[in-house]
Amino acid sequence: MKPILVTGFEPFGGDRINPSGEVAQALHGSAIDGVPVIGLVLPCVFGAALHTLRAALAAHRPQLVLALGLAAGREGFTPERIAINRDDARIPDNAGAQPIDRPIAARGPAAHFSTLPIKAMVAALRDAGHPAGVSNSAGTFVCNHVFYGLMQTLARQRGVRGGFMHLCALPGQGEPALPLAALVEGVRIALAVAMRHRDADIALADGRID
Ligand code: PCA
Repeated sequence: MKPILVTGFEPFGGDRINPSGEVAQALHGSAIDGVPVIGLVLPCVFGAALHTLRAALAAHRPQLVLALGLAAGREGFTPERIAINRDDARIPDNAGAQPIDRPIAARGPAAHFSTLPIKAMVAALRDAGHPAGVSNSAGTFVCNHVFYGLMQTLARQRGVRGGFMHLCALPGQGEPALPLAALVEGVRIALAVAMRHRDADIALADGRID
């Protein structure tokens, strides 16, 4: 059976820990509705993160991909709607690179939408008591870079769906925060919903003006 691929990141920007990498590792070897999960930690490095992700896509041929990252300052779980074709780093990545206003794919489209049911994921997370909301920007750092590169690759692979979700901090890492167990449970919920909602997303008013 084709697996689910869940990625997270190594710590960056002086942090000791990255909840997204911890969640990916915690889910590695588990199953969602009987579908095996492969968890992978990506380097927080422009270019190298995408090479690692693409190698894993080729090696494991997943049916669904959810990439995760830390968004310090955000609450709970924020599935991303859209990835944009720009690298614009506020801080250097873990290899010291700080690209400014650079396209990710020279001939790629301006943006790619997530192909996961982000509204249904938000609704299920809220039903389970977790703070969640749709995000309309994954930023322009390594998370957006990986999200865009993932969707650029999946655009050429029929039937393989994918997207990105940011997670809040862990306790001790700033506020708002959730413990690792809650983050793991929330990602399991999001994945289960993504597996079940294969066609249309649900209509949930979660638009924003900010
Ligand atoms: N968050 C960063 C990169 C790695 C991570 O976990 C971001 O939001 O771009």
